[in-house]
Formats: sequence, structure tokens, C-alpha cells
Amino acid sequence: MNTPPQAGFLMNMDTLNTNNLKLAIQKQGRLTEETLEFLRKSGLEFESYKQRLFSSCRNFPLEILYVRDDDIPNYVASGTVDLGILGQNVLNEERPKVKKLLNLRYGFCSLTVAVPKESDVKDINDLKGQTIATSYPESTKKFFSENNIPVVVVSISGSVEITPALGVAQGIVDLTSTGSTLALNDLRALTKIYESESVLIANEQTLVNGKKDLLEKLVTRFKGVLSAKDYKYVMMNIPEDVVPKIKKIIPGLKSPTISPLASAGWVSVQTVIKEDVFWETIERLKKVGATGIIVLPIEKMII
Ligand code: PRT
Ligand code: ZN
Repeated sequence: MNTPPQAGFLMNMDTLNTNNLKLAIQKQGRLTEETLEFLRKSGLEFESYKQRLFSSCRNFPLEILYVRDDDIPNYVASGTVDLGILGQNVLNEERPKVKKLLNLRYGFCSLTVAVPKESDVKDINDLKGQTIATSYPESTKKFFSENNIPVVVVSISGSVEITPALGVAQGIVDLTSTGSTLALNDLRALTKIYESESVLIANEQTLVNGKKDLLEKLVTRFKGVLSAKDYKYVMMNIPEDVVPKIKKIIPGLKSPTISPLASAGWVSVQTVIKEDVFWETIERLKKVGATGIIVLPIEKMII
């Protein structure tokens, strides 16, 4: 997992504007595409064709640096860059001295304990004294020691899922998302150690130094994209006399916008509904007489 910093990358850092914010993201991997999409949704304009070491944003004083995800904690902690986007799992494993600012709602996965399908192991206690292979030795040791289960942890840098078949270990701890890698390797999940998603981290000095205001502006943009993901914009027609009931069902951010319709006794209501209560709210609205309900995605929402 740990690789030396790229020499070319550090040399090129000299050409960057020191007053600009610097954000490190994964160069090539599972988080790259969604991170670039997230940054673009935040209104940042930049080129990102492959083999670039960094990009300068055209419309915000920000340099984006492309690196291995394992290097991001060190670069942020040391102040080589101000910000980084990476999996929470990397933070849990390396525990760098950085400040986590936001969960970014993509790159979801779990650190999972798994054993061969045919194994006698029923729960984690049955792994006492057994060997566990993992690329996450720190998280694994912490988990088993907190559960008072002594195990031997073997650190493997990749393809952890094949180690039980090779006879190297009786169990593994690895990231899973769909679970298909476990199934393909005749393994079954026993338990999750933690869940992870991509996160934004910051250098502790950047939070208080001259770049603080810029950082706040950028974080406001990011929050706008994240809030938009959590809400839907809804328009509907309702009989005027049910307005008080509707107001109770959808308090909105402050209150819904209500405007009269051409047909007497009817009004149009516009509001936002939280994604996690979306369907139950729509059902309740229909029940009290809402019709012609139109739902639109929100691009950004600045609260
Ligand atoms: O080259 P670099 O060092 O930058 O990348 P990397 O190879 O170390 O990381 P990469 O690109 O594999 O993953 C980057 C980040 O994506 C991780 O740190 C996690 O935060 C996140 N992520 C989300 C995942 C997965 N889902 C995931 N499924 N990372 C890895 N996996 C692997 C897992 O290790 C296993 O091999 O996918 C396999 C399991 O997936 P399922 O879908 O079959 O369960
Ligand atoms: Zn990596």
C-alpha cells in the first residue's frame, strides 16, 4: 500500500501558485471518475486527461493533483497539499493527523471479515488462534483485540481473497462492495468491521492560515452539491382548503411556496423533500388530495 512519493510530482509542485488551494485526488482507480464528476458538479472547470500530474482550475484558485490514494494522507498531513479526497478506510488504517471535513456520499464499501464457505467458523469467536490475511492490518488488529479474540494477522498487499485457497490464512479482512469477489472465491462474509465512503480531508494549518477563506468557499460549493443529492424538488396542485395539512406534511426548508391556480379553490405548491422520506411523504400528500405531482432533481442547494 505504501509507495514512495513520485519524484516528478514533487518537482512539478514548484510550478504551482502557492496562494492557490491544492487538492490531492486519486490518479487512477475506483474513486477517480466519481471524484472528477463531483468536482465538476461543484462548478469547477479543469482539464483532466490521463497522464496529467496536476490541473489548474480555470474558475477557482485551486490546483488538483493526481496521486496514489495511499499517498494522500501524508501529503495532506505534511501540508504538501491543503486538501485530499480518499476513502475513509485509508484514514481508519493510517490515522494521519488531518481534519475530516465532509463525507462525500460515493465510493461506498465495507471492511469485512470473511471465511471459506465450507469453513466450520460460525462467528468471529471461532477465529480464535487462526491466521487472518489482510491489506488492513491495523484495522484488523484493532477489531480482533477489541473483541478479545487473539488472531495472527498477516499483511498482504493485494489479492487477499485468494489466501484461504492458498492455505496462507483461515480467514480474510478485505473491502467489499457488491460481494461478488467473495462469492467468486467461495468465501462468505462473517461481519463488517466498518463501513466506508469517500471523504474530504484538510491540513490542520490550512483551516486557520491565509487560505482559510478560500477553503470555506470551496467547502460551501461541495456542501451545495451534497445537499442537492439529499433533496428532490416537488411541484403539485392541491385544493386550497388542505394547505394547512400539506404544510404539516412538508415543512420544506422554511415553508413551501404556494401560488394560486386559474381554477378557483386550487393552489400550486412548490417545495423540497428529503430523499430518505421521499416516498412516504408522496403517499401522504396523495392521501390528502395532492395531484399532478412533478418531481425534479436539484443541481445545487445552498442552505
Ligand atoms: O492505485 P491506488 O493505490 O491509487 O489505488 P488502490 O488500488 O489502492 O485503490 P482502489 O482504486 O482499488 O480503491 C480506491 C478506494 O475505493 C478504496 O480505498 C475504497 O475507499 C474505495 N472502494 C469502494 C473500494 C471498493 N469499493 C472495492 N470494492 N476499494 C476496493 N474494492 C475492492 C476490494 O479490495 C475487493 O478486491 O473490490 C473488491 C471487492 O469488490 P466487490 O464489489 O466484489 O465486493
Ligand atoms: Zn492504494
